[in-house]
Amino acid sequence: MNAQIDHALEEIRRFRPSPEFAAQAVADESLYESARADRLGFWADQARTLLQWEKPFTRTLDWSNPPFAKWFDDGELNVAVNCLDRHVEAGLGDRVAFYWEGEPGDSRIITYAQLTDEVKRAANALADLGVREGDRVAIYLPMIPEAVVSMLAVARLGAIHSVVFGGFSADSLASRIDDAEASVVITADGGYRKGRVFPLKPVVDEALGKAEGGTVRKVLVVKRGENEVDWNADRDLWWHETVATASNEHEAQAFGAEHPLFILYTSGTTGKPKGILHTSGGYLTQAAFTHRNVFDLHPERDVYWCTADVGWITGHSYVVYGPLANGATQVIYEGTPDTPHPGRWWEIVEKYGVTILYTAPTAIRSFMKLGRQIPHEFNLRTLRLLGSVGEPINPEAWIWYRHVIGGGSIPVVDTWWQTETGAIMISALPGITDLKPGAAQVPVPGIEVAILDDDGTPVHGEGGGLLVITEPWPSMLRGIWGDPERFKETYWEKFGDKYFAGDGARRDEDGDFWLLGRVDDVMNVSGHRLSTAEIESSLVAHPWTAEAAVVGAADETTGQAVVAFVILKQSQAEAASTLEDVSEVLRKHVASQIGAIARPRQVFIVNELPKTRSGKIMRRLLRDLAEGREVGDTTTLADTSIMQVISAQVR
Ligand code: 6R9
Repeated sequence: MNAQIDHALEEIRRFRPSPEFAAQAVADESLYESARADRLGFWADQARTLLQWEKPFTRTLDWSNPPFAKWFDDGELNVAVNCLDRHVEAGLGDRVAFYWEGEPGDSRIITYAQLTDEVKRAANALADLGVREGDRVAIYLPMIPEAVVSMLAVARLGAIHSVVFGGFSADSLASRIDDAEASVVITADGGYRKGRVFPLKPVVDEALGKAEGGTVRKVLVVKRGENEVDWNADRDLWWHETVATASNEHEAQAFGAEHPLFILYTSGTTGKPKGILHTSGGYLTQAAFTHRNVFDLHPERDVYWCTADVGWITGHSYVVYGPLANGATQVIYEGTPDTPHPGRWWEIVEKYGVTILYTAPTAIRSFMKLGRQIPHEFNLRTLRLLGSVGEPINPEAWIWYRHVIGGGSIPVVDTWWQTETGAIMISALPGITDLKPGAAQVPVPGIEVAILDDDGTPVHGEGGGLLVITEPWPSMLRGIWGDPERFKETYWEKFGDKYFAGDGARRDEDGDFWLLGRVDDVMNVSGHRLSTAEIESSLVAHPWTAEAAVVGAADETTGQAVVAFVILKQSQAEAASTLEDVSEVLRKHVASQIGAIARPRQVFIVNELPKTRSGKIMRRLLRDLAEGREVGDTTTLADTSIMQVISAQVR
């Protein structure tokens, strides 16, 4: 990561928008001007232009009780109607909403009219199962159209969805179900990944055995993997017997703009994931606005593909809500990029004539490793805009993306945002901004950010500091589910009424922002957020472990990788090491407790951990070791010789 940042600091290339692109661009300078002149008026205009309100709002922002914001709060709308019915009513029912590609090669084409029908059926089916306004529904599905249908059906009823990524374990699913007190779970028998069916329903069964709340009454199951599943006749229902037979007539009710839309769990600095809460009107406004302007969306001719799974915020805002509110035509793909061959993504771009591609740096770097001959076998000339999200993109990857995938002259936008921000906050606008490889560049119109030092003093120039958002924004999180204190502590305690993002950043002489990675104990592995504390507590939950420390170490492909240092219990050490490969057992243990994405790259068994006199583990020194560097300053250690002992054990 440091080497990457060094490169970024020396990066001086600039790319002007081409006149042809600029001439047709959706965004124009006037967006910045009107947002600067009247920020709240600007957002009110966007909300009125981009969305359909059943009851128009008269109040734009209520910030009288920070950090609890209310946007457009006397207005009423139905989020699903905004994503579906109004497009059909406008005569766009035959427009393709999704080209869906299954991993084994099966595919489906779904128009806006068909999607609207299916969502109405699902809403009726869920209502029959007792789902009411404000109830929580957990969604644990592969990337199949039913995932999108489920989210929109829940939203249509004014209920709240909590999508749990299909790669999470039964434990992780159980704790999310308990925390949100979900009454219904929507899942599938299984889905396809790397050429095989991975089971989902069995994981739900296990999770419901573990969930302590006992809140789940019904489990709705999509048939996808055709794998064998156990059946609980009192609780389980097949989607094809329930939704497919439900009526496709459903009158949607309007809800207040601040009505909760979804909870999405993300890793923080402590062991327990936080349920980030988003609401309706403000969230949808900013998701739609950024999707249209950052991706230069021309809905009548573009084919847009965001490769994110709906289990992450990128899938919520840029597969479901932003694009559908804008009436976009999209591609979604169920499987992995290299199945059944390493050119699969490029084959999909060619097959559907994708024009806009939005993905993560980690994917770009893995394609770089494989070489340009693979994408070059396919016709990628339909592409006219590329986007990046999830972690800083190193200039080399940016240039490769633009040249090898984009053909050398199309815009690449690097978009900075978070689960908490709900939508893109910092990004170039294509056709307007001169692009700089490696920089997220400028706050989108209507967004105010700053860089502060630890004491809250603005930082100017090269040094860099902490990124804060200085004014409330429409798609901001409204809280942490069930824990208002944690919400205040995590984001608002440090700088008063300014939002502390947890990222380091610097500003260059042109005023452009460069993101420098997390400043807290959150790691970023393949664009996914993982908490050191959560993995440490999983490791110490293993009977062999006495103590554990986890760091995120720079990794060429995944950005960061999880590296763990573990002290075994004396009583267990000998027995454990004669029996099995201890490190391997612990790696598997973490994967089964949290999910495969959390599996450490390495687990080092050591006798000591470096601690300060007050007992704090100095992760910085462990990171030096994990990255193969000279170990830094050890003078604050209680025992300064300890790093030599640990280094010897790690080698
Ligand atoms: C959307 C998403 C958020 C964290 C964020 C930051 C990192 C995301 C980035 C980026 C540099 C970018 N991050 N985009 N860092 N440049 N363009 O990824 O949400 O999963 O909540 O992660 O990801 O560290 O704080 P989320």
